[in-house]
Amino acid sequence: MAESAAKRESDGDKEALNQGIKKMKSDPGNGAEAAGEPGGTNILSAFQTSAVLSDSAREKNIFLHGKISSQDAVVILEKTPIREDVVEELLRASTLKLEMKNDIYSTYRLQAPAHLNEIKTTVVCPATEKHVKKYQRQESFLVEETAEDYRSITLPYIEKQRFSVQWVLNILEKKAEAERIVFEDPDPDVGFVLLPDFKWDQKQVDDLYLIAIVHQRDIKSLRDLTSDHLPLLQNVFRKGKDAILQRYKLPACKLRVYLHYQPSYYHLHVHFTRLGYEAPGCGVERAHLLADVIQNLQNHPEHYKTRTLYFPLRADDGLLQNFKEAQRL
Ligand code: M7G
Repeated sequence: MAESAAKRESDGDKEALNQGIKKMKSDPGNGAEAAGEPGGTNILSAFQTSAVLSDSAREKNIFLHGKISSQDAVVILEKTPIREDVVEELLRASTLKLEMKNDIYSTYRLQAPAHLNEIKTTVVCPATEKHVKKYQRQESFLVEETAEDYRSITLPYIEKQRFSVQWVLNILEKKAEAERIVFEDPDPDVGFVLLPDFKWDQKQVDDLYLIAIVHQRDIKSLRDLTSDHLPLLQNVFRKGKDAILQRYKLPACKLRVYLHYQPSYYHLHVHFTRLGYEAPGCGVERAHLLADVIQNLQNHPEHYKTRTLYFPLRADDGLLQNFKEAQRL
């Protein structure tokens, strides 16, 4: 029974790969040109590394700080999962070099054809000091933020120090990533744009990650939400799940739908990730399930304006410093 359920699920995934993902591949403008590298120029050939911000053998990624033509840059290199639909070609078309053989055990180095050996690469350039800090491995501390702390410590800080949301506005105005949009409800009050998060390479649904960015521009975060926003939140929840079911054949019971508090970008957006994929930032200390947010606002219209919220801050986050100075930590 469990096996057949698992099989149904994996058949569903294959179906999604065939439909949704093939569709994206055939979309014009979804390739290197769209990524802003006309002609496939390698801007990274001149990258000069100054520091490894963090790396992980388990997650198979490395975060680098350096310079591209004298501008500060962060480069993230990340090995991606091996897709079931390329395994046959991988085994057939690669070169195999024996490393060791002992009885029934042997290990090899498999050298895959170039097109099956890509590394997902993210570049932030010019990167601000805040970007460098965001990607640096650091100790975290849990902060307890009352409504008064928000007003007197957090709000003044984010009004001065927040990351630019230009990339968000570009998406809403179709100046960037327009060809990647999976669904849009254009209504100015309850509408939103749903598109793949840039952490997801869209090659497999196992690590599915989309974000819904709302059209309303004055909602910074969870803290601003009141029962007035229920129609918006319910619309994002319902239509976001429907669109993902349509495109990727993933039902709502396979999705984790949540908001971050604190977010990095203060323009309201909702994360849709596949249940079972441990997306960065999906832990209880930062993620608030949209279903719970809706219920909390139904029960108490000012829930998020009044209650104490908890979140982690990294050691050299300026906001943490401000909490310490206010003797709140
Ligand atoms: P967040 O909760 O504000 O912060 O989420 P986090 O980055 O600390 O999680 C913003 C989300 O938007 C993250 O999941 C990012 O990976 C994603 N994201 C950030 N940028 C700059 C882009 C972008 O340019 N395009 C897309 N599609 N997603 C982005």
